[in-house]
Amino acid sequence: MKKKGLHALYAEDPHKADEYVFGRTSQPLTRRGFLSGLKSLSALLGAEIVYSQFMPAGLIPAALAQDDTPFTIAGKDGLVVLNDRPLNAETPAHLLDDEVTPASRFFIRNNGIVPQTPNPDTWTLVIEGESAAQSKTFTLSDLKTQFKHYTYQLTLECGGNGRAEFSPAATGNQWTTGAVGCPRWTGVRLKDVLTAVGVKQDAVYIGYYGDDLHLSRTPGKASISRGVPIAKAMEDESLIAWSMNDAPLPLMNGFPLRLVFGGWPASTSGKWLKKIVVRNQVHDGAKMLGKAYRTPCKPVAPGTSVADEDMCIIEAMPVKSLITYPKSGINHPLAKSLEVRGHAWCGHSAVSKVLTSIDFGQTWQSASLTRPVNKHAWQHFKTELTFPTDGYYEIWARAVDENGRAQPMVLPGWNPKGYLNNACHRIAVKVVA
Ligand SMILES: Nc1nc2c(c(=O)[nH]1)N[C@H]1C(S)=C(S)[C@@H](COP(=O)(O)O)O[C@H]1N2
Ligand SMILES: [Mo]
Repeated sequence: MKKKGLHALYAEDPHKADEYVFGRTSQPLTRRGFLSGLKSLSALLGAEIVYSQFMPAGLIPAALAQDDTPFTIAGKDGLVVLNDRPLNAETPAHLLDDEVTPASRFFIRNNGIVPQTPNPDTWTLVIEGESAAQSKTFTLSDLKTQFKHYTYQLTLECGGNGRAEFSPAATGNQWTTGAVGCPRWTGVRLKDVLTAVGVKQDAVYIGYYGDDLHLSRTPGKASISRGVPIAKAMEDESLIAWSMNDAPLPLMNGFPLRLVFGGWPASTSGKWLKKIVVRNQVHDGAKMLGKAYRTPCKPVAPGTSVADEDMCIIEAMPVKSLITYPKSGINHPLAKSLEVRGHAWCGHSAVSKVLTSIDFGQTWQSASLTRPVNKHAWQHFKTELTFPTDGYYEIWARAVDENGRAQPMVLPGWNPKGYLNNACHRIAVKVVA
């Protein structure tokens, strides 16, 4: 069995669950019936699993599924590298505890080769396309001087965040939970710039082009060129941004200019932005077609091969939450209550409540939840938990959106590329007497 992330709920194949290899320990554990398995699990955990009667068979305890391999990237703090060509790195959950994600803890997802030394003084952005009234070029200073500036806190989450858990496995970066963040972005409204250029009646989509090279280094070949429908482009919160948390964008996150579409797959938020095309059809750039950033239009059984024409473009991201305090795996004294906190977000509306459970989802308790500071900003939850006895527990968090849609407790609909895993986040806590 391949190693799974902290977010992983189940062994690869729960029906062939006789032998497991648990996380970092790489210790094979033979299960001869659930009870002896439980004993071995408790031995590995060093504590008894208190609500074991509710624990689904085949569940890998979060304490054993986590992986906190250290690694450093310049300007980033504690990110875990998933791929170095191109560089992709995610943030461990406990490092995402800030209400506003610091630039140093914002994930990196590159499809191509990062531009080496972009020069902000000579940088230009072209707006054109069959549904633009004209073609117009802006320098960075044109954008800064001709349009009003706006700052919003906007959640960006990679469509593949949580991919590591899908079974059968999906190829691509094996994101666990850390391809998400919510910094403050400053720039101009995309709609103000588009309006200044002129948008024709027949416009349906915008597409972006960035300055990164395709991995093949073929001149002019985009590594990725995605976009959004015109209605999303025209939202107040859709930005052409030059700043993250009042500082220039980090190079890895698109310096000097990028799009930011909060709540939508972050693949729509083009980095190193050079060109926007206004289209009279759905944009057909790199990674808009085929299976990229698409899920089956109708649910399919795991492992099904789906024809390209039956795949639909992902739009808003589903409701989700992340426990950012405490760090998974801590010891906690029985006599004390434990503060648990984190964030919750949803791409199409706000989150209305967050529930937590310490008994594998048998009972849930409501957390306090803030309102978003603006549309598409994540919200913060907090709760105090007490434990009935010492032993091993898991804390699960479950967000519910304003339409009453909740995060699933197990993996949601399998899809060929492993997108949109919004299963409940869980952490391990050992309560000690
Ligand atoms: N030009 C360009 N824009 C891009 C990408 C890229 O590789 N090149 N990756 C996209 C994807 S898939 C994601 S998830 C986000 C990641 O943004 P970040 O690296 O700032 O976290 O950028 C998007 N914009
Ligand atoms: Mo992504």
